[in-house]
Amino acid sequence: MSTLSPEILSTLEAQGIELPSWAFGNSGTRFRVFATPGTPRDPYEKIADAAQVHRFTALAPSVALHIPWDKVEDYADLRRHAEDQGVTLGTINSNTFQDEDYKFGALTHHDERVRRKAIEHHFECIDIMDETGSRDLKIWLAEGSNYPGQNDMRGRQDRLQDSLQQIYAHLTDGQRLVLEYKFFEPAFYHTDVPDWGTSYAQVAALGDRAVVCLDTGHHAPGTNIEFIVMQLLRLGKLGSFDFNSRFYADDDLIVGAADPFQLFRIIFEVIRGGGLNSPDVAFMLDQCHNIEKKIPGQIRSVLNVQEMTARALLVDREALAVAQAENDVLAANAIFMDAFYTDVRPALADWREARGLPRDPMAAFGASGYQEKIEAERVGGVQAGWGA
Ligand code: AOS
Ligand code: ZN
Ligand code: ZN
Repeated sequence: MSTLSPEILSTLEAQGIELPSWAFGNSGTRFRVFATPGTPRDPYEKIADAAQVHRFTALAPSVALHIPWDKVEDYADLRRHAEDQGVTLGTINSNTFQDEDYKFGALTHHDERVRRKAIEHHFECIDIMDETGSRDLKIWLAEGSNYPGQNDMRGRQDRLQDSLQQIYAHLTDGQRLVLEYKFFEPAFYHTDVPDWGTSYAQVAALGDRAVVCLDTGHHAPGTNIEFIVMQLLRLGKLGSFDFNSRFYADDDLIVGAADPFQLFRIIFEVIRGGGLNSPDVAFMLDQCHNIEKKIPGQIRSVLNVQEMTARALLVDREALAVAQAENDVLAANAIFMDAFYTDVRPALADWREARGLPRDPMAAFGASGYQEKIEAERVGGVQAGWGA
């Protein structure tokens, strides 16, 4: 445990990463959804699978739901089921992208009937939050247009603000509205919430309990995402992360798989900005496991976040501040890179063992027999909602 101080370990011990229920369902691309044996058949089974990730890592204490994908008769019962499994229900994600009525927009739609329907869907989500004990309502909008001239972008922005005002007014004390941005897809010309600035402008006009969600896969290639992290923390408006990684577009691959250094840089800014283990910033995964097994995919993901957090905590910030003040460019960069290049895996394995957790959660899950059991018991798992 030589590389990780007691202070770093106690910071790591407090880390919690929320898992998306949809990561446990079948997913794919528009070309094909490959069914995976053992896939959950309902929200109860998704939660049971998510609880396995927590059991082997102690890193994933809550599960985000997506409505209507995770619609159940009795949310109090689902909440009890989660608690019995050792996890809680977290963020409620609304869905205004799979209904024929939303072809040309939902919260921005010029047809009042459609816009009302979309607003009322969010009221329903808030009612569910009351039952699940969830704090955050996360809104990602698939709205926009494909051709120049197709829409009045300004009018849509005004209607979006009005819709969000109505939803925000419906929240009860302690609940938050979290608005996610994405630069394109499914709309290809303009998107109504394409960037952090638009999300910020929309939520700032609502009030203190409206914040921004930063999905790491939702930026143009080459974007300095850690700069956005810094800025949103500085403004007190970074409400949550959707972690994943990407090579090309919104690939939703395992966080830290495509660019571990980017994840390191992001987490460094989180630490610098006071966002690590802060109740104001929720750390979530937003991933799909199209070809790999889902539970190990999620275990790998939370371990990647933990490893990169440990490395970012190793940055000698005092020495860095001195080098920065002296304009010692190469020394500052070397301090940063030394931490990034430190292999923390053996120290984390020792620490896990000391806490009664498996040294190697991937291997321990593999040896547990859970995967074989669900593959034998479950037939006809549901699709996460993506692809067709
Ligand atoms: C869509 O691209 C966004 O990342 C959403 O956060 C999320 O993936 C969606 O709500 C469905 O899971
Ligand atoms: Zn997302
Ligand atoms: Zn996305």
